[in-house]
Amino acid sequence: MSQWESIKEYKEILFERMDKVAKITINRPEKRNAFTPDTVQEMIDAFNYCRDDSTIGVIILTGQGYLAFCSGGDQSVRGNGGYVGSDHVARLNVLDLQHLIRIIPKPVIAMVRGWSVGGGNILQLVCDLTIAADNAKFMQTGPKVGSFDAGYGSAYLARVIGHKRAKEVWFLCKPYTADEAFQMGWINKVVPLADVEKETLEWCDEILKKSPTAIRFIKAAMNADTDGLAGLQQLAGDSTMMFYTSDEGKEGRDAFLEKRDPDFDKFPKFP
Ligand code: S0N
Repeated sequence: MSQWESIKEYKEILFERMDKVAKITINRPEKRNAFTPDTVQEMIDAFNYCRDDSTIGVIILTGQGYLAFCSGGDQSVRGNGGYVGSDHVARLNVLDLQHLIRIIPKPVIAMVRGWSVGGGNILQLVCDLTIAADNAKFMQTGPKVGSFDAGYGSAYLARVIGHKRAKEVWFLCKPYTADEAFQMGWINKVVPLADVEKETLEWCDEILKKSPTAIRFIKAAMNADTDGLAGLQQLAGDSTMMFYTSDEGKEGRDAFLEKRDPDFDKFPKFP
């Protein structure tokens, strides 16, 4: 049986792979996997690695241990204007990570055990799919702790679970069980805690049997609908990538390099 193998060593995350599946684990269980700017920067680095490695097909995002997926921004390093990392600069770089998870052209699956809270719960939300253990609990705390996410955390949440529900989540700051989150369409599946990784890997295997290009375009199209011009840019970029691989696209490049007029006449004008 295959085992997880470390891809790269970091301070605040684990980054492993098993065949074509990569796993990024927030490794701060003593803080319920709260993230600092350094944690986020490490995750951005790992996601970019996954994006560039053509042998990785699916990425799992999770938290270390069974008590928490992620409890959001580490309140002990929250300064004025953002969270302060080892470079002493206050920033909200988790927004860059949210965007990266949206545009990375491979499915990202959140594997949630225990608490999924605040900015951590928004990371879960922006993942393409979520498999939760039956001990998972989902909560936004912003209005209680003096913060809010008015981007994906609010507007996109409203698209996923509906406006009334999303307002309830943010106005009341109550925890929701995995079953309640499932009923709302917030997550994809609930399984016993002991089975959550097995189930997640089964979903990965199913996805890996499918056309990566088809999946890439489906992800980009669904995101284009919600992400406006930035989403359209991603979808358009994917189309350009495919066009570059075509004889018609190559003819334009070759003609330029060969200092001749391109001959596009030979290419069919499909209906
Ligand atoms: C997660 C909770 C519910 C777990 O409760 P439990 O199991 O009873 O454990 P605790 O004893 O409470 O916690 C264990 C230890 O972990 C520490 N800890 C937990 N969460 C955090 C955290 N987020 N930051 C720092 N430390 C944390 C505890 O302090 C405890 O340590 P010890 O033992 O030393 O006391 C519960 O812990 C809880 O409610 N946690 C806080 C959840 C929270 O409010 N998170 C922050 C929400 N806000 C964000 O995430 C901001 C997101 C963001 O960056 C952002 C993004 C875009 C736009 C805006 C923002 C923005 O700034 O809002």
